[in-house]
Amino acid sequence: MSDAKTLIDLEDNYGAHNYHPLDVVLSRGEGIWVWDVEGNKYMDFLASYSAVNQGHCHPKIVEALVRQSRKLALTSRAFRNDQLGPFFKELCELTGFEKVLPMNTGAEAVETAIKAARKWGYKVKGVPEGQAEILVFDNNFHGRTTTIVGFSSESQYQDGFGPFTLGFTLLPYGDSDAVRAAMNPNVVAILIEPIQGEGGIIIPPKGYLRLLRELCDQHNALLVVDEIQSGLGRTGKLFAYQHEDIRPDMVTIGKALSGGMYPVSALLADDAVMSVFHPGDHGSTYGGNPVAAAVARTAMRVLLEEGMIENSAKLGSYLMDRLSALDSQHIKEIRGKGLWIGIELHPEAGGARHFCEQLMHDRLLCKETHEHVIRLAPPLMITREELDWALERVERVLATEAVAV
Ligand code: IF1
Repeated sequence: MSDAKTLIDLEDNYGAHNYHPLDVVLSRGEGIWVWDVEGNKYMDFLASYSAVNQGHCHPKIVEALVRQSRKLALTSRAFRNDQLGPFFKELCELTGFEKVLPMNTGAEAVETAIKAARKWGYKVKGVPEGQAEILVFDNNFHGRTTTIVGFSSESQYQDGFGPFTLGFTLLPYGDSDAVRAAMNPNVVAILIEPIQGEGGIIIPPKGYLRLLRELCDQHNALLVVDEIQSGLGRTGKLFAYQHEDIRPDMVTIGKALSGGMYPVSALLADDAVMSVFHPGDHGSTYGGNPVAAAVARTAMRVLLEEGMIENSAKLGSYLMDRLSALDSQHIKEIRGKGLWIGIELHPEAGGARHFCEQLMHDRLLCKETHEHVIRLAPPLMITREELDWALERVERVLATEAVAV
């Protein structure tokens, strides 16, 4: 078995440098715990950006992966398979949508939503060909394709990757006047994260999603909600949009749809929208494969059977209460819902990465976002005792003196 330094050197010598990871080399995961190659044990408080809501290597999800892989792994969609129909039915029953279009990554699900909204705009709403507009928001994160980064407000995500796809209008997140003013007959959809993850766990003003729903109804446009990170229990409900009691026209899901076991994503919609797709319009080699379907079926089942959504709500409010009681000079604001919390630090604190490095030395793995926010997002099956173990470390690190910058 190679040691950490050898493995880090291999990664750095042979891999593209498109990430700057913490220098912890993991080799095993179980539930909320992961171990590095030296046998050090850590609590995972990132959960792979909410893909591992069900915990690392959940035995039932592993079993579904192994069992299906031994039977039939890939058929392509040129033929049918015995897992896809049941997966579609169970996902529709869980979410209350009529149809599913299965893909692999979150970005692919978002691209599918963009294509669906545009085609619906032209074929159903009657927007002139090539004139479709989609309203999006500052600090969005919807994936890394050139179309998606083309409507990012983060210059680093765009630098060197142009030219970009036309037809997107960036608006300030949470701004009601801006979105009202931007609506026009060519707007086919509004695409929004109900809580912005990478943006720093940004929660829109209460009633904002309802306003978007009303504007879409008034202007015959589609409300598309990206729940790839916020969905499947992360905020204490199945979907984050349910905190505002609205129903979108389309929802993108991914990440925890497979419990971190396999790339599975999907677009959810009713037939009125999904019927714009005809055979040959869209697809992917692995989209809806038997392993993806079998794994996702089990991942959804354990999420519900093991009460992970309720646990996220209950322990999320406990976590928020404990953090809000913290008296630390570094804390500017604490935001979040369920087991998804961002601790925004004052710039004088020296940056959230430094605190994440300190937490790593204390065996807690977190990831900063947007330089000054410590993101907390443990697997949803965490217990209160395990949360206390993490809180003790977070409280200790935030109680330290400011960092000399
Ligand atoms: C990276 C960020 C998080 C997402 C939402 C779509 C996607 C994501 C709301 C695309 C993916 C991942 C991508 C990963 C790190 C992580 C991330 F830091 F990039 F922004 F979570 F916040 N919609 N987010 O959060 O899904 O294609 O990746 O399956 O690119 O480094 P994907």
